Amino acid sequence: MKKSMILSAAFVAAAASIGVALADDMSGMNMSNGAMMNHSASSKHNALTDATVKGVDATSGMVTLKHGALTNVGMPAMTMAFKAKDAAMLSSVKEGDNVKVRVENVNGTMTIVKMTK
Ligand SMILES: [Cu+2]
Repeated sequence: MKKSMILSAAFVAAAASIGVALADDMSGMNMSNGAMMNHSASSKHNALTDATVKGVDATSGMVTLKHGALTNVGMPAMTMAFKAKDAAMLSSVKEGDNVKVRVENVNGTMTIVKMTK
């Protein structure tokens, strides 16, 4: 009984010190992010890029876009097909539409995660 209480007390102490270490890391991370995150950087995080719809393939769930530079995925302006995150995106646009898109690399696939007209 006494031994197990000592062990559990040791465990709690160890867990507490790990918790403190993690909290220190987190606050350090937040501080450095906060220092770097000026207004333009934070708006860039969700920045939309102008694009023109060149084709919609509902069967494959792909939208071909002539897009401007996608800085968040390191892609220059070009025309290419993207996977649409939602099927609803496919029915909301047609060839020739001018749209604004947010493309992200989702598990290695360039995916349109947001598209507005
Ligand atoms: Cu591209």
